[in-house]
Amino acid sequence: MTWMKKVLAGAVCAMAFVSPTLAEDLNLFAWSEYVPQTVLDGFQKETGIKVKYETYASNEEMLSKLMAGGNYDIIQPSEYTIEALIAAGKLTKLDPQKIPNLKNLDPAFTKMAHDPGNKYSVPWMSGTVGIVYNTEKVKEPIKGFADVFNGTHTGRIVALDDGREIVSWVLATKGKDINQMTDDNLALVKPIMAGWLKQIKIYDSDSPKTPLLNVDVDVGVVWSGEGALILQKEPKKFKWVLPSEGTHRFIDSLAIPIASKHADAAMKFMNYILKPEVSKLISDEFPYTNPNAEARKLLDEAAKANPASYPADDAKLALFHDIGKRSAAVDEIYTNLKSQ
Ligand code: SPD
Repeated sequence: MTWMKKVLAGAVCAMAFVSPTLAEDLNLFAWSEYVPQTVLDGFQKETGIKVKYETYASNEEMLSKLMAGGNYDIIQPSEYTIEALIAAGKLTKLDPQKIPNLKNLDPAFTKMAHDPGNKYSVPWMSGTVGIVYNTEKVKEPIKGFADVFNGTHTGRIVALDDGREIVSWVLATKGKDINQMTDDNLALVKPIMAGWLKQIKIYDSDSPKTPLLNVDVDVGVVWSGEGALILQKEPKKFKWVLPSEGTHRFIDSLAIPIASKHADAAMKFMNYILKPEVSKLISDEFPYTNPNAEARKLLDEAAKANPASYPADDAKLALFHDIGKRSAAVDEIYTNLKSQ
């Protein structure tokens, strides 16, 4: 064998030993505390495709990393960010033939305004932003955002580290549309928000349940799944409240960035998580509102009765919309006030 033949034979041999799945590894960029390892392992077992899971704690963080050229095959934006990404042509159009399990979705989640017909996104979980408080520490019932920030709980509050959310809470207390980030509305918000932020002890969008369960704080404004986990652990000690002023209902969904080179594998993953038994695993670990009608049938009664996971039909909820360039103004107000 000539040296050239040896080199070629070696290369062929090396290629044979490279796992065929390596080129198919999927880079998933998703919210923290949202994707069970059991789901990723199950997908790898079924398809041979390994999923690398990198986390973020806000839509804005995800967007800035994506726009900076991050190499992601699947992302998990909320409704208003899907709207923005579709408008900017940044998402891959889905092939419904490759995602037959879309049929399992509750029809209400297939005609949402941000992506009617799920052309670009597959709902993962839905949820709300609510208040949870320790009834052993807080004696006066809390009904809404205004009660949380009335000065009684200063230094005993955990809140989501999310400017868009907090601005919307202030707007809600003033009876304003939570999507209207006009100059007038932001001018109204600013001094109120300055007062509120001074009362917050901990900002945490990843695991706000932790300081509540550890009694480092008494009141939290948190994602509903976090509230649901607290109620599961300490149902007598904690109370979950949907703010009387109204609150944000989010729809977090999987989507494929236009630059992904593994769109087929990403659609396989979408189809996999839409299997009822897989979707149930997600609900079991992260009890948000499951948009999969077939999976919901598998949930036990206690899970479906958790008021944080499944709000009443008449709850005052609103989706966020893309606010375009106004998001920079929101971010600036929040960053400045937080650092004061
Ligand atoms: N730990 C998962 C949290 C998911 C929250 N998504 C909602 C974002 C709305 N701004």
